[in-house]
Amino acid sequence: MAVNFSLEGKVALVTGASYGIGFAIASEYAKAGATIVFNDIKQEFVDKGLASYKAIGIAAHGYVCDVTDEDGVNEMVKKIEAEVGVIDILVNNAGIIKRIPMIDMSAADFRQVIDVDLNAPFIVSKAVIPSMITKGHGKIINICSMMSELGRETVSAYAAAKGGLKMLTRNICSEYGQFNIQCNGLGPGYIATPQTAPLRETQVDGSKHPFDSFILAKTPANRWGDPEDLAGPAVFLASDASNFVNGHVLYVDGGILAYIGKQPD
Ligand code: NAP
Ligand code: GCO
Repeated sequence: MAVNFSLEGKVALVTGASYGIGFAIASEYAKAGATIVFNDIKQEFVDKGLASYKAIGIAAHGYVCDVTDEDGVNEMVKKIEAEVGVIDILVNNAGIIKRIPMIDMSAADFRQVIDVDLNAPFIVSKAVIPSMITKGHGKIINICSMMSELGRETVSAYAAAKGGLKMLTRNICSEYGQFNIQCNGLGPGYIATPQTAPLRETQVDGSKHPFDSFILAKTPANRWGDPEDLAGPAVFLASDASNFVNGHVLYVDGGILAYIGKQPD
């Protein structure tokens, strides 16, 4: 029996997928046969996203929605179900980061990161699971992080959120696996997107950003990841090929989590 990686006939919602990792995942889902739905906070970003998908031959469906707004999410999911179809695949991709030393971080900033990176995956998953149960199957993929496993200076809120997202993934697996819903995490390493641009920018003297060199020394692959590096693993987790994979976080990190770091020469 050929393993089924096809997404033909499936409706996939990828949150925050106007660009970056979400866009790369949604684009690959379209190539695998899925109908693509995405959201962004503002119509102008949704329009830009629609144009980007169209430019690569994908007729995506875009919705304006702030994933932290539960009423707005519920309204968006109802509109998607009416206009596109029941959501078979949800990728909780939308996310933010604030890089601030913890003792300098306001509680408001901390809460905002938790709201987008952890509360929102709860809100959106809660909105789509009932129809997945009715339909008899579903796939939920939460975009975790190296910070689901590791800490580092200035990212306390983000690490707390992504660590929580790993456990939310395991809990959705535990509660809804009986309904043929698989919930897994996808854990990117350091990927070249707008979110990490500040960590890679060339210094005034033309030298590499110190963090750029740091990450290369911590990555056996000796390179930053591209969003496209995540596409294949994301298709696997969205397809029938992973129907007995549940509560797992698949790290796509070039080996960072396995590696203590480049030893001194
Ligand atoms: P990005 O380039 O900053 O894109 C984030 C996307 O999320 C944007 O489209 C953004 O929309 C959207 N978004 C943010 N807040 C939102 C909200 N409240 N409602 C709806 N959409 C919202 O980030 P990325 O690098 O592609 O990362 C995508 C995901 O991967 C995030 O969860 C991130 O934590 C995770 N991740 C990234 C890396 C990495 O190295 N890049 C590694 C591990 C995990 P706007 O444009 O409107 O802000
Ligand atoms: C940072 C980076 C990381 C990446 C990613 C690593 O400031 O350390 O933004 O958090 O975004 O989460 O997996």
